[in-house]
Amino acid sequence: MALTANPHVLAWIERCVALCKPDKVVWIDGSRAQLDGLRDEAYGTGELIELNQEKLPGCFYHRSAVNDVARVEGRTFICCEKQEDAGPTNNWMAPDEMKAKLRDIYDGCMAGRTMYVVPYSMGIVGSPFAKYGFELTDSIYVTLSMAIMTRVGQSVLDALGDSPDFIKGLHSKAELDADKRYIVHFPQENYIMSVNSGYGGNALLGKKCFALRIASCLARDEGWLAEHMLILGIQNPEGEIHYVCAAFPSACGKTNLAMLIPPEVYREKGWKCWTVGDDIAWLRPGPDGRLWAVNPENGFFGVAPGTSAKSNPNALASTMKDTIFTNVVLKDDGTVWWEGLDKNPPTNALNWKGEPWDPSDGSKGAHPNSRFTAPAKNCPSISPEFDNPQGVPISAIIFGGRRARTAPLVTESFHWSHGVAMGSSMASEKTAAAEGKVGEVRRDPMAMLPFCGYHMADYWQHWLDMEGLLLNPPKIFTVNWFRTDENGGFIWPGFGDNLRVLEWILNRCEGKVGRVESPIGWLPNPEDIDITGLEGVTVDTIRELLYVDKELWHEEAAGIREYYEQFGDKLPLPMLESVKYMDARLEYPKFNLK
Ligand code: OXD
Ligand code: MN
Repeated sequence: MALTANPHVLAWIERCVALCKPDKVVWIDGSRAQLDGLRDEAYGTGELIELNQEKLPGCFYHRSAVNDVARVEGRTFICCEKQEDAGPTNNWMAPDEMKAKLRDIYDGCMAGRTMYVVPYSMGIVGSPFAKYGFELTDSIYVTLSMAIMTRVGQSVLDALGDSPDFIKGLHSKAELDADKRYIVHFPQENYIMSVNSGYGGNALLGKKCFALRIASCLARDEGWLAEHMLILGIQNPEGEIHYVCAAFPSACGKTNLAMLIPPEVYREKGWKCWTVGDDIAWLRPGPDGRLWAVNPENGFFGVAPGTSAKSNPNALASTMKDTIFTNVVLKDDGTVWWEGLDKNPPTNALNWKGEPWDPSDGSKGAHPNSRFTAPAKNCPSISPEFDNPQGVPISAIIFGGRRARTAPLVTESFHWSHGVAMGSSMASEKTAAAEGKVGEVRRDPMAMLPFCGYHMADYWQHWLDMEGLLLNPPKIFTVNWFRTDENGGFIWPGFGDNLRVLEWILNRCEGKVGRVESPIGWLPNPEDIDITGLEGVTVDTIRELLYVDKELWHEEAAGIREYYEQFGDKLPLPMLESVKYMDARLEYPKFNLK
């Protein structure tokens, strides 16, 4: 029975039912009893596997299809009316053409199945930040995952009332046919259609599809920002908590930073870190002229491999109850394992494909993109402000990257538009280990390349315009934890010690510490990065980590200009000016660069 009388919702669902032809429709009220019932049903069909309830209470296991283990950027579309509004970095198709194609694929796709109607909220229900959506899906795995990752059920329907202001999402596993797999966004209709995938990143529509791609369009129209950023609270020994947001391309330790544990010398002094979000931040100007952030999600969809008691004890602790594990190793005692958890790969276990696994044969047991879906409230470092409907005020925005030699440990932008330019040219690079050569630089502006729902250059303009809405904007910084020495070893210890850099950043925000001018931005005085208790790191090491190499930065400027070319006339002038200015400054005699 429908749980709302909202005519807009009911009319849309009726159209979807007519298209997908499910045997029945079940509304998700968010109650424990209903969710547990669905879980038990899925144990019966093998869609889910129960784990050892003594060791992992409330946890279960899921395998996705072997051809369906990651986001599919090549099949992800932004279907707005005009192609130029999607921009050169998104796939585009005219909405009518795409709808005709999808209509054929969806026709009867739920025959013999149940359609679950999942009402959900991104953000705390009733808060000024919250936005509501519905996901219609034929997957119990997706339904239960949405109940972890978002706030679902009756309270959402009550808050929505009769309003037409909701995001529509229609998901079907269909045949899991990779050739007919589409993840499609219609930003002008607030509509998401995802078909032929059951993998979380494609199928949990609240996350990347809504909270980033659709929300980035809403944010542009409404004067806020929807960003691929973690939110971290940093408590100093005086008990004050300051919040930062940070964007990183993949494989740069974003989840570790979001759940940072201070190094011992800091802990002893009373420093603490609080996790507000690990992946997505919605940022709005507050009445005080500052930028305020919420994490619109309610759980973590984290990469399992590499997560360990050493690398990220908070993430690991988050997975100890009420968690869904996907595509990891299933042990014979009903618990789970993945590469990097510890040094003891299990025997008598099944790999992510469900095959008996012999760890000595060199194959991976867990898929490299295997995941845990864990409630945020399980995290030992979850912030007391996590459920604050007003969010938290942001002191600093940090853009990261993985650069072997170019980018310094930390750089402060000269001003807001310089910071936006820094974010737009964010990059990671690979080293071609065999030849020892610096490899290809991949630009990932604001870590939003696959997630920006409109033209990237318009998005940068929106970032520039945001300054005008903020009386007291956060300062913008870049960081790079990944500088290497001549042997390719990392110079900076990273992990918890990154707090030493965050401390400098916050001191800068409060005007408590000085800075040194460089052609590319403000740098710390090397003495101002606290290295107490750090073995093998001296002030000279910090100096090396802050070094600006003239030739590499000329190359960088050329690389950024080349990257910007694809955006043509839409590229905001301040961005081009910023790179030209930097290029020229590299030659200023006052910097005396070699
Ligand atoms: C993620 C991603 O899964 O960014 O968070 O791909
Ligand atoms: Mn992400």
